[in-house]
Amino acid sequence: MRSFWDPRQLSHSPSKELHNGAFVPYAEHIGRPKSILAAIGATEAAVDHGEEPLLRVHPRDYLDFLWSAHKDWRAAGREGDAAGYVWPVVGRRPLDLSRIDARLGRYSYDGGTPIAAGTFESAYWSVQSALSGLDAVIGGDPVAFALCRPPGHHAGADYMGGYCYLNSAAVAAEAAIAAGKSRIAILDIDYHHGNGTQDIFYTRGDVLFVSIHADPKYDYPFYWGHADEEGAGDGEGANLNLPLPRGTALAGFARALDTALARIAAFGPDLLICCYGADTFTDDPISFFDLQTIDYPVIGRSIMSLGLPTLAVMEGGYATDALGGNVAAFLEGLQ
Ligand code: OKP
Ligand code: ZN
Repeated sequence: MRSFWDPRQLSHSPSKELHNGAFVPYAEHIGRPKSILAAIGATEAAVDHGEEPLLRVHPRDYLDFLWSAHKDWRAAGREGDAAGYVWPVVGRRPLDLSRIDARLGRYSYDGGTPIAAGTFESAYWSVQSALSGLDAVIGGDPVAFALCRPPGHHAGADYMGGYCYLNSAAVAAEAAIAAGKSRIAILDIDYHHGNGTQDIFYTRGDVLFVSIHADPKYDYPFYWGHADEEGAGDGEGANLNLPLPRGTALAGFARALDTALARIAAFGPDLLICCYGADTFTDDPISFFDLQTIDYPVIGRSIMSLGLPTLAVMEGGYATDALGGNVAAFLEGLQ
């Protein structure tokens, strides 16, 4: 299987995040891709597709914000990473303010997503890796892997959050449609609900979004991912959330996966995009499922039993020492 990655994805390296009331070292650190690269063998450099594919998902003003936020933060006399701390609660007037502090709140929904000097560059190349993997699949490969990092599934069209800035899977889905595919399924099996991807396609009937994740009654991102979120308008019925309790092991996960795969098969897509997070692993430091390394090939094989051209994109996974092995195990199942 061809895998895609760009070394510029290492430019993003925030120092701290606010986690459960304390500032702790940033969990989405450069040791993650390094662990994956050490385990999966050769990768190919991402090809630059420019910003046009990004603009099919993200508005110009949001890209401008991301591009300049760190510089604006420094220009305001601040040290360290740009981090939001004021949010316009639902119902506030949507003011178009220029102050960086206000803009950080306008374009994010949480305080866990700082912008460092290399953030835009890394997020840009993370998306380019996904687009390069998509090219391989559109070119006829049955499956390809994009080592996306920073991850993308919490980023909406015009907001960042949950370590995510640009939504790689969504950009790849739109690029596939622009390349002539008519129906796309996105299966998100990260521990956390992919709220950004859900929002982007919520009213779309041509992109099915299915997510298996920790029940948001108890886990991040809380305000999305509930089972009654089924899509709206043209997208009615094209969104399926399968929340699972903490402690879920392979048996429970595989039951949800069967439900997910049946829905995807019934949708009849031309292409599957699988958002893979290894934070479902039993030892993940911020997550609470109970999957083992040997479970990932089983999950990968189930997904390939759909017989669909498949692009796998990397999302979360924070047990750094085991991360590479978990990704390699999943890819083995996809082969
Ligand atoms: C990103 B991905 C508060 C910190 C919240 C956000 C988790 C983002 C996970 N305790 N952390 O889906 O793996
Ligand atoms: Zn996650």
